[in-house]
Amino acid sequence: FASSRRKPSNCFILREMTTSCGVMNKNTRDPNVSSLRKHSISSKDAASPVRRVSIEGNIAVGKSTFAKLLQSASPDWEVMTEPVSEWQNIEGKTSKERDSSPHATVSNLLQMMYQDPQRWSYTFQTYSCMTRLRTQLQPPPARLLNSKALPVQVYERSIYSDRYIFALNMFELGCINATEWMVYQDWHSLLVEQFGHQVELEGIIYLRASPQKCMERLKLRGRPEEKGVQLDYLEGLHEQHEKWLVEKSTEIHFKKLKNIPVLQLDANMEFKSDPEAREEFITKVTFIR
Ligand code: UDP
Ligand code: DCM
Ligand code: MG
Repeated sequence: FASSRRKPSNCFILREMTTSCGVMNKNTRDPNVSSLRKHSISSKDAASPVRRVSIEGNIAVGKSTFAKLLQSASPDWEVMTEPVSEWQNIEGKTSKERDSSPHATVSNLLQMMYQDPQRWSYTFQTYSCMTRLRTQLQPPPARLLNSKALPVQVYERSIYSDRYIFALNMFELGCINATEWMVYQDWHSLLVEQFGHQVELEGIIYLRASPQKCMERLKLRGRPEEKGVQLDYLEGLHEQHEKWLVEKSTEIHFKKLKNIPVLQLDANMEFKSDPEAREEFITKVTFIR
């Protein structure tokens, strides 16, 4: 970051987002920042030792890139990236066996899902949600718990986008059938009831960009499994994000999630290499003392 930039404090936007309870007002000149300054809640008010926020957005919009920027902006933030490599490397051993002996990769579920979505979408959505939950349930590192400021865990996506973006989209495309969808929703609701409080979000950062921009970045990244992804697939996912996070027309089954504050960032901007855009994004997420 620019050397002139002051260190962000741990007065995290989501604290404000929680108190203001809603999407940032589009009519305010700089809704993301100015509204932050209205309230300040001490970290002592927090019931949980950490705050959690998820970064949501289309494939290749820049979530991992932005998560890394946040991580480097403050030692009190911890990023939990998507366990994509687990989806690419399904091992023919149980987790206990894995500890005791070398293992061979037997399949790449991400690739199987893209190659034959009808056959593999349900399996993929089951596994991606389960592995994400397992990752996000891990306790925060001591560094974060010992932090004097208010620590924040930044999740790359959530068990909610798994359901309300990807699994729903696959159901609507006919790649998950009605029975599979019913089964998915049933176990997903059970998981949220049982574990939801341990991964409860204070807010969502929505990296919003045109499907064309995401396609450009997807090609730039060049993940082999995603070679066949077409623009219309990204357009469909974009629509799902819009319905969930902007229009609020997606049917949501969890009360707390319905009112969750959403911070939108215009990810069409080149925030990775442009220091000004980077600065603007970080400022919108943090309260500069
Ligand atoms: N990227 C970029 N400029 C940006 C943000 C991202 O060129 O402002 C690139 C990034 O380097 C990567 C690709 O876009 O090659 C996808 O980014 P990332 O993996 O962060 O996307 P995600 O799938 O996690 O949203
Ligand atoms: N993915 C998916 N379903 C999910 C979560 C992710 O199909 N519930 C896919 C989309 C991407 C890859 O996994 O191809 C990782 O996402 P990203 O590149 O957006 O981080
Ligand atoms: Mg990523």
